[in-house]
Amino acid sequence: AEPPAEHAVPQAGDPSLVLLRRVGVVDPASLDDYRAEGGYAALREAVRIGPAGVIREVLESGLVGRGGAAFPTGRKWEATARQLDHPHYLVCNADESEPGTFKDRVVMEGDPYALVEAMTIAAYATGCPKGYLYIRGEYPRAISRMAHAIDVARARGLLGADVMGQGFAFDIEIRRGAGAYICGEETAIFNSIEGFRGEPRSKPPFPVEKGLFGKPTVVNNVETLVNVLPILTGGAAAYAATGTEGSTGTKLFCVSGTVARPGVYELPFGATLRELLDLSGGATGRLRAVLLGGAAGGFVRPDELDVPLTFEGTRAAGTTLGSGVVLVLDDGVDLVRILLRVAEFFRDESCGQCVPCRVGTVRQEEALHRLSRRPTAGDIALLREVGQAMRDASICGLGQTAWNAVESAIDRLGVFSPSEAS
Ligand code: L3W
Ligand code: SF4
Repeated sequence: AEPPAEHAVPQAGDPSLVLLRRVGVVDPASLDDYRAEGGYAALREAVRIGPAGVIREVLESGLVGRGGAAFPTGRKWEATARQLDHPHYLVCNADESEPGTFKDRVVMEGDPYALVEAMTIAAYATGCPKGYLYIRGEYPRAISRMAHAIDVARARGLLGADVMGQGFAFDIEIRRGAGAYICGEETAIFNSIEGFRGEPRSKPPFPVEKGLFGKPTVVNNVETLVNVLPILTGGAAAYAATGTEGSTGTKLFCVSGTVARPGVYELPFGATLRELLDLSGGATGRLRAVLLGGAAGGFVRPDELDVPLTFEGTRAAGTTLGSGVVLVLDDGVDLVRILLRVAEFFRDESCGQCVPCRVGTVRQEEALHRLSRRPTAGDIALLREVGQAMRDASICGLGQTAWNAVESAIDRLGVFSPSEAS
């Protein structure tokens, strides 16, 4: 069994925390605790400034999505709010399945009312009477804590037909995933909620126009939504003063692997990878590499640890922040085994709907197995060709990114080069 969220936050109780400040401090079951620690001040502010005011604040804050693609949240909300087709829906993507990602679990288990409040604000701003919270099925503790928080909020008039007596209706229904990674893709979630196979849809149309049940839909990750609370309580300008121009606010990082103190860390954007590693006690052996951004991300070498942890900084360094995966690998780790595991994962999780991904993920895994026995230039060339085809022609992010980590290991770490081959 996994340890509860509060044990996964080494910084718990640190007053400089923003998103994690209540985790490990409040009783996650207690609405009174949540309120005593500032809960529901953001919703009161939202009601004071009105839906258009909320959207303006979110736009001005510079908040971008924390699920991996960094799309501006305010633009998504604005586009949904102006759609004339009704009802609008809100979907919170809590199907946290990227290997090495566990930040949303920590928020849901440790501060569940924060997500209820943040979803209520998003729904108020964009005109959604109904929200779905789609939680990874392997998170039973998060599911029960969120269900309890939703029930208590409803009983206290913070959800339901007349939220806070302010004349707007909003309620939340929990849906559990059933073990498929692809159901974290935003349009596969819609199919899953509607009762169909979890297969991604082609975009456009984007969800803001045609999403759940064909209606305008806001889809946001858990971490994205809870950022709205400090934006409203402190104001957009104060929020944007933290971080960098391109990446405002703070970020949750999931530190795992061969590292002294694994866990979820919160740092302002712009801190370096070296600072994060220092905070987490560093690699347990001699550092070999850090996989940033997860299976869809890329490797950083020990001589590159000053890379700033921002969307723009990691992109310039040839990788991505993704959803915040920081997988530390010391020199005792077999990198080829890691790559084989990544390839197996994508082959297993491909929904099979489109050929480049369905076939490409199989070919990639086969070539890696051959390379693990005997590196050849032919198999490296084959990997590149297959990888490019997946990137160019796959329908969704899974196929488009399935070759990222392997390419990065070959090009940046020299895996399978003559000096590395044994
Ligand atoms: C309105 C437009 N909306 C784009 C919206 C779009 C979506 C968001 C991003 O995720 C990432 C990848 C990995 N009008 C719009 C628009 N949108 N143009 O913006 O869209 P997109 O298509 O760039 O990305 P995506 O397919 O939603 C791909 C990451 O996801 N990933 C894994 C994630 C895992 C987790 C987890 O476990 N918690 O998040 C795998 O690929 O980093 O960058 O909402 O609708 N013109
Ligand atoms: Fe399915 Fe892969 Fe195509 Fe995505 S890219 S729709 S996971 S087959």
